[in-house]
Amino acid sequence: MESKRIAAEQAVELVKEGMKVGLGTGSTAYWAIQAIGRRVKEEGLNIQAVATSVQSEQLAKELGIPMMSFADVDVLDLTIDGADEVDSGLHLIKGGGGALLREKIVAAASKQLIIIVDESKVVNQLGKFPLPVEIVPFAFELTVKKLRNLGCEPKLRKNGEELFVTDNGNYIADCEFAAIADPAALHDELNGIPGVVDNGLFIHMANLVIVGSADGSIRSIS
Ligand code: DER
Repeated sequence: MESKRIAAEQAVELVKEGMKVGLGTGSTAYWAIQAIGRRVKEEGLNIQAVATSVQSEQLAKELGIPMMSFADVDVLDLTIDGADEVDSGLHLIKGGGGALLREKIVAAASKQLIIIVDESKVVNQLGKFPLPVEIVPFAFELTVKKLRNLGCEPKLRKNGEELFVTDNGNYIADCEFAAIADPAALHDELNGIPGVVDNGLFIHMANLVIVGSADGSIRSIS
């Protein structure tokens, strides 16, 4: 937790007066939202935010972070979010928290995407973490078969005995590839399957990755 928190707090120092900010989802982004809430409360930081999940939106509102409508967003100045894996090319696997679709929409609307992780997320090659793929419920059995044909073992995410349902009413298939040699090609192949809404590969989207370590040190990759 400590290494995630120090990375998050380092990223929040980059939030400036008047910014429009995207708030990520997950246990690392949690610390960023907490830190932004503290700055709003203690410094009177004047920002407007959008969230990448119902969970993050609720937390932000509890902390008094001013939220804005997407109708008023042309572009966001900065989004701070976590990731499940980061490679040396700053390509990401995201979606462990089930929020990949809203996260990618918000990240794509941001001038800067800052990713905050602990050391365990930094890898040489993406793929050890099962790749989350958001799929529509209609004919999901067919979509799962097409995912399997790409050479992975797709597992539908569960919430207890039920299938997990995203904030957008879709399912998540966690696809075990073991190693992803060409993330950009796989990203496009996955999104070409009818029934796939989007996948957890974030290609050429992150501008800066802040890595927190258990010894309290922080490093950046850009
Ligand atoms: O779902 C996501 O993409 C989140 O960013 C999540 O995967 C990050 O994980 P964390 O809880 O370890 O920060």
